[in-house]
Amino acid sequence: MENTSEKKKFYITAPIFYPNGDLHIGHAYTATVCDVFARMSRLDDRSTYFLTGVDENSLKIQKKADELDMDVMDYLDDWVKKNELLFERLNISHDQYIRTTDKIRHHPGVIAIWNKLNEKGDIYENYYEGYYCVGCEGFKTEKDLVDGVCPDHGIKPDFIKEKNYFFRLSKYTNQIKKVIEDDIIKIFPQSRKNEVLSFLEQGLEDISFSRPYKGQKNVILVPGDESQGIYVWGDALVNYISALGYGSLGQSLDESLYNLFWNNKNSETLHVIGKDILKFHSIIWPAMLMSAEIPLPKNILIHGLMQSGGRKMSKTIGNTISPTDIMNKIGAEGLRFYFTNNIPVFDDGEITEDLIISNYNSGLANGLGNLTNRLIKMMISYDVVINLKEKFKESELYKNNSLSLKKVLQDFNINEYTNILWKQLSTIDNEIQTKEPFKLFKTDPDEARKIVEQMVRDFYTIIHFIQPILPKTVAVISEHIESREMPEKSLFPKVEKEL
Ligand code: ME8
Repeated sequence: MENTSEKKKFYITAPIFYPNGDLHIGHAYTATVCDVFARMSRLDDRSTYFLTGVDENSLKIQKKADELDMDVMDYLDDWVKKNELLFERLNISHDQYIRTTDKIRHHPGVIAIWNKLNEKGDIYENYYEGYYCVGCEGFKTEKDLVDGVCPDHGIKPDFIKEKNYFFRLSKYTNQIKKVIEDDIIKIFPQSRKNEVLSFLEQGLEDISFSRPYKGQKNVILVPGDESQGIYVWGDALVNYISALGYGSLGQSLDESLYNLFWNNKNSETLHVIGKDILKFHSIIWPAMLMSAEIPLPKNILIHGLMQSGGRKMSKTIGNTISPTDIMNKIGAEGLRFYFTNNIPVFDDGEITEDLIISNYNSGLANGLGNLTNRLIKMMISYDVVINLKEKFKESELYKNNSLSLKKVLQDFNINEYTNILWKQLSTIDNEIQTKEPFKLFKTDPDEARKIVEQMVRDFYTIIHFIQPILPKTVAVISEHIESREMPEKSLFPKVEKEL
């Protein structure tokens, strides 16, 4: 009998990043959006598992290490250390960081899936003749190119003719179409779902799933044919379940994770990805899982890409903005707020430093930061003492915000959620102007105290729901409100724009 009282499960994955350069603000965005959802899910009292990591086994990584004249593993270890520091600063609360060079955790899963596909008769040998873009680590057709170059990376792809093992992707065209049409795999937003369906409408071709092995260090070899290495995506996509123990089941790894978070109909699974890797996730990955008879992901959220100078920001192109530079100006929480409030989650957005700073000043320095100070000051001056924990969950505001929280975990509209909360903050700000407790206190102090008490209660409820966006700030504000003490220094000092 199933235990119906068991907590809901939520498994969220960020893409695993290519370590071929420093992570830019677009990568910080993906990781932060995942983190906000993971924290929302925990706030909603779901049992949550958040995975991210690094995609190490590709040609362009080897090239990068060669350029620097470094051993590829030394290069990767350095990169991972830097990445950990960045994620720590951004306050990313992942439960696991998977490395695809991990021979114990990851490789057995890749081999296990390959064997399953092979047993199914879905792997066969053939010759591939065509283009390959190292930037995308993807095979390209003439149709994919613009003026002969990859539109995402601005580079001419290599023309290759080689023996590969192919995966019978075409066989799964109708099955994939059906699961997407029927929302068995829900794709967000609708426009991306339509895009995948119209792509499927044109029919799928089988795809190369291996490449000749040329001695690179970190390539997983095809079982039974050491002259071939498993193709980047046939390796990378598997991280989502190898990290949970798939492939090592029964061998003391966290078998329970796989059964709790993937192989469980009560677990909501969500892949968050950029639109650049949509087809890999919504077509190739489900087909691999179908072939291997493994449960499918339940949700895929495709966010837009941040552009700089009108083009996708990319390490390969070199037009990137560093998250560290921005955090040095407005702090990690300033950047987290910018991502959730100002970047339209389902669309591309041009990002400039000016925009980031004006948003920080209005939403945080003048908004949340100012309001915190005003409220605590009034609490102290008018001697307002409140038991904030009392009946905390009974207010209408709490109940409504809990519904918004549940909704955003279903439709992933992170901007709408943030807007609702910041509007509620503005409502308190406006009430201070209209009810003027600072004047009223002189004539009717009890009434003024009541007004302030209600405002503080509302504020305390709102920031409870802001926690996933600004975890550190909310902890600090809550502490100060509970102890009725002014913060020693400004929470969000105003930042001047550079001229
Ligand atoms: O694609 N704006 O890695 P990656 C917003 N290793 N997000 C962006 C972005 C931008 N300009 N550029 C990148 C890979 N991203 C593979 C993934 S998963 C099994 C393998 C985000 O480092 C976007 O979500 O090139 C993209 O999917 C992710 O960073 C990883 O990019």
